Amino acid sequence: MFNLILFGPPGSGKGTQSEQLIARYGLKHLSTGDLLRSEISRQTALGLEAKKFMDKGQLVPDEVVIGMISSALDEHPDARGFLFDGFPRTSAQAEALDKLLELKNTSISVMLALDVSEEELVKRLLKRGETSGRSDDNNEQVIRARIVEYHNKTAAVADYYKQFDKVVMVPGEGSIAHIFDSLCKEIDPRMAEA
Ligand code: B4P
Repeated sequence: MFNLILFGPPGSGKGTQSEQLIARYGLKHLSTGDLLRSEISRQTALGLEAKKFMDKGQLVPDEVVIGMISSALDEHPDARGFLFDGFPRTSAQAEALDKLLELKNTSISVMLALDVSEEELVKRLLKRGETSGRSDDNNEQVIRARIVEYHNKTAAVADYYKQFDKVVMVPGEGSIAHIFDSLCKEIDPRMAEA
């Protein structure tokens, strides 16, 4: 199995690049943001709870997202690998993910971390907010709160994987096609090895 984490701050291009990466590599896409938004649109109890946090730019509690990922992994026993997009976002989520994968006799192959400046992140998210209908995208204060959450809780996840030598930084500014090429250059040799 080949399991990839696409990492980076909000607006760094994780969702955008994931769509193309799953098409090229046939990995199963697991985006906690998409899973949470689907719960919200179906107005489930989990979705209503998660919305309170997301609307403020805060992370949803670990136990909620870990439970969601655990069920999603079980739903795809035959996957050739997973692309984790927006997960793990805390060290507790990273440790939980390692344990879940261990139960399946597999592990994270690599974390590709997109590097984008804060001003570019805010610009992209405000632009998406004009059309996405996402309540967390159309308010600059909420966007800045998401970036603060990233620095306080999520950036440490890269340190967690660095101790296993699994992190590769990839420049995340420039054209979407160029960034996609840079990601593929990192994935191709590792996938061939796996
Ligand atoms: P997510 O859905 O994960 O969204 P995101 O990080 O904000 O955006 P992403 O990085 O995927 O967007 P992209 O750059 O592709 O999270 C939303 C919320 O859900 C979180 O704030 C949190 O509350 C909650 N949540 C999710 N996972 C969680 C977890 N594990 N634990 C706790 N809470 C969790 O796109 C941004 C824009 O940039 C797009 O408009 C795109 O077109 C544009 N763009 C992309 N690449 C570009 C480029 N190269 N140049 C110019 N524009 C570009």
